[in-house]
Amino acid sequence: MLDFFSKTKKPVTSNNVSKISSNLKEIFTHKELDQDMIEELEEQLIISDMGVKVAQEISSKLTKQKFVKNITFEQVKSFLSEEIFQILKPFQKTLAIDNTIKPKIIVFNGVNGSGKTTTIGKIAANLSKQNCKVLIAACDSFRAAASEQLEVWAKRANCEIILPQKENEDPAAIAYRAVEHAKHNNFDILLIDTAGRLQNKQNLMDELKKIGNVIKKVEPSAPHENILVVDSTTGQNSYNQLEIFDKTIGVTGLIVTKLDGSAKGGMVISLVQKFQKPIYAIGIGEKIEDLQEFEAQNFAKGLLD
Ligand SMILES: Nc1nc2c(ncn2[C@@H]2O[C@H](COP(=O)(O)OP(=O)(O)O)[C@@H](O)[C@H]2O)c(=O)[nH]1
Ligand SMILES: [Mg+2]
Repeated sequence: MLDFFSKTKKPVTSNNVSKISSNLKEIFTHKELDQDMIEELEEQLIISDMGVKVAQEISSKLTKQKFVKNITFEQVKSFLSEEIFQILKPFQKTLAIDNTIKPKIIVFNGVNGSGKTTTIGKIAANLSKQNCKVLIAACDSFRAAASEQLEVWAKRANCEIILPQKENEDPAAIAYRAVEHAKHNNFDILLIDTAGRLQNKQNLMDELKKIGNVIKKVEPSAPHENILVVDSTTGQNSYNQLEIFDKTIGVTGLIVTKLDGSAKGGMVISLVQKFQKPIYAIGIGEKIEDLQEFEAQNFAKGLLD
């Protein structure tokens, strides 16, 4: 099977996921898990963007645990880590190239700056290295710089790219050309980049819908994935984004970017809980190797380490 993401796994640790743990340590002053402390812990979980519902569930489970008196900080941590892992486990899903579908057509959606172009570049580079025949399509013709940025990635990944033929070319027309080209030239995969900002939200949604319809005209089984790229630093706003994109195009899975830096990784938990969408990958930097498959266990541990 081909790997969409980097195999050189950087540990997802507190530096690049969250600060839950250090905050917990601060409140863990007495050696007994009393009600005050559980309430404080619940607050910390809410602050981490985990969402009120999840935070309450975890803290009520913790209350029922009836921990022995001399509980250690490590025990609380591993309890939390296991709870978070159980929540996230069902949403760990692998993005794969299935031999029965060729070319596999994936559309990348998301607001401006969420990391679509970078993510496509990273995936193209990883797949190309494995002798996969990759085509990318620059359907963000709204800004000239957008297709130039994608072109740089295509060169880096050593793969072909379909560019706008003129300024502001209809993105659906570019997508159409790309799908035809991929089909007739035996490509394994087509990665479609889209715009994140137009004059208004409705314009953007209409455009994305049109791209989807046009792709279907050439290949009725496509798009095989409609991925939403979400910037983890946008916090609560990511709910609105997911809701709107899902309504318009039917989001099949998420890639959560910018989990390096000071991001609050807790939003991942509330996001999947609310929308029940799988997470394919997480972005933890700007380089090719900074896109990793989402591993629930690793992620849960990282939140608390
Ligand atoms: N630190 C960090 N930066 C990222 C990540 N993913 C993308 N970026 C940066 O975020 C900015 C916007 O990314 P871009 O791919 O252009 O977003 P797009 O508008 O959705 O295509 C760029 O400067 C990227 O280098 C990530 O996982 N971590
Ligand atoms: Mg872009």
